[in-house]
Amino acid sequence: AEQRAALLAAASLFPVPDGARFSYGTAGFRAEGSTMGPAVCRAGMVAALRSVKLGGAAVGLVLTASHNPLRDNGVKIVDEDGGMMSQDWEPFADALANAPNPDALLQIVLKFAKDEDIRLGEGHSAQVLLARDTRPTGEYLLDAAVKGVNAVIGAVALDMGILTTPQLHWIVRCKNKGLKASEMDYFTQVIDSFRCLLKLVPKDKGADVMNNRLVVDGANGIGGLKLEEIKARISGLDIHVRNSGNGEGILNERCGADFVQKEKVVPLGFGPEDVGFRCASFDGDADRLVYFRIVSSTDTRIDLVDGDKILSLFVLFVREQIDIINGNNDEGNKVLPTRFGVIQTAYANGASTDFLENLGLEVVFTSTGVKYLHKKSLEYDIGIYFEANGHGTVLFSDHFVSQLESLTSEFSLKASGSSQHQAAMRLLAASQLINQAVGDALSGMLLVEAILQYKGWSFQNWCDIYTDLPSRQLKVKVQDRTAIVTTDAERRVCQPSGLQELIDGEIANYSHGRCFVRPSGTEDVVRVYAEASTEEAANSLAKQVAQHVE
Ligand code: NG1
Ligand code: ZN
Repeated sequence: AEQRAALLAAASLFPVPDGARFSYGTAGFRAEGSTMGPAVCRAGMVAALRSVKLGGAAVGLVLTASHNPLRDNGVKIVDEDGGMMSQDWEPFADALANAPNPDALLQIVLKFAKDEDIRLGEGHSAQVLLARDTRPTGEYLLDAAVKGVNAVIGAVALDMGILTTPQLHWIVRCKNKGLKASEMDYFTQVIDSFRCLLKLVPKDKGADVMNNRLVVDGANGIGGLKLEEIKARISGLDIHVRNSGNGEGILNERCGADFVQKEKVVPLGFGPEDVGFRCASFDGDADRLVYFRIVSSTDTRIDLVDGDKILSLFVLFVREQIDIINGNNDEGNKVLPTRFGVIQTAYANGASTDFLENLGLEVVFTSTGVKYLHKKSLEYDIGIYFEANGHGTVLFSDHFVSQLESLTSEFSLKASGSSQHQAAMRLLAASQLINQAVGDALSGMLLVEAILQYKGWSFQNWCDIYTDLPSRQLKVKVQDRTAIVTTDAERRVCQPSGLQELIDGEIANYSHGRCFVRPSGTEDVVRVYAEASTEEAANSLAKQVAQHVE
């Protein structure tokens, strides 16, 4: 009875306005921040119940709308392992967010608790770690989330403050593994493992001063703030932060990773002093990373290095280390047999896929959305995934890390300082550096920097590994975007019937033509993606296909 009253009371504090419809979508609930109170309060309940279900393990709740405008906000739930909330709970989250009144909400909770065998009010414990980005609605929504968490009796809400999204994912993961899990621990681990990688750079590759300068676009968000805080502790790099979030510009406005990747022009906040230097760009909550270089001070165009090329750099590095460890041993006698997975989505530039396949790798495709890519990557010893927009990471399985650990101690007895020993140490340091829970702009950037120094590569060397095929994305407004159903990792349409044939007919007119359409999971649009051998051809293919969708 006490539990019922608590849920009813919390739900009454945040009544759902008429007509509001929330869908958990590709990345949680998102809307204009000031309207998000009810959905966030209810997401707090879901997070608390999730923690109860997981026997009291820590669960996370992040308040952010990522690369979206300042007025928007959003909420998503982080599971016990630091990944996205298990997809089989999404329908419950949707039902709760859309429950029209407190009584309906209570009925949904009671039924779900019964189905999931969660015994409400029976002395269980639960903990939810909360974090938010720098948006002005964050504090109001934090209060809503805490009220939702507290409505589940026995649940404790812990406010971790203003963090990047990947920091909270990292903290939840570490906490549940019984590891050090504060923000300070995160910074220490990132900084130390980066330093370790630099120590393992071959002596003949000593980087020059030009190569040490790195200019970072913080999107006027949390990533810039955090980087300003720690940049002095990062050895071997001369970091300059633009759009640091200290008040000089508006969050994500004509800056940040999403803007840079989609518009391919110089972001606000950059000037003549940045021309020619290597630049990195974070999005508003610092889980996406792209690189770019300003071509000249009289031109707004940039050379872009997107998620696909970051992925390719990581693949080259990891493969090289594994090859060093395995030496000339044949398949049956490998020192370190490795199941190596490379995961992309349909948005990956075709030139990147060709590049990876020409390395002899098998590339696996999943649907759009990190939750799908991440899940697939977990099937490998080393799984590397990236979306073209810059969200991705490198996952090392626990089994593989322990193999690496025993190898390094073996090597240090027999062949300390050997190239095999160093390669194993590099992989271990990389597994410490790069976020094992989710894509992370800050740690991803440091891994990029360490690899460029390891290879003695300039930005240009990196650009040149392959040339992107010209591509074009369009959004089409339609009556009902759910009428389009896709298959084959969203690369083909199966409904409405006949549409795929029309698309195929258009593609046939272009050399290197590739095109697909899919309903967005975060906006009320159908997205059209086209690729072809020239800019004009990609544009025209996208436009032709868009007409068939309308
Ligand atoms: P949708 O709206 O489902 O295309 C977009 C991005 C995804 C992912 C999510 C979550 C593109 C084409 N799509 O999804 O990659 O980042 O947002 O933020 O960039
Ligand atoms: Zn983001």
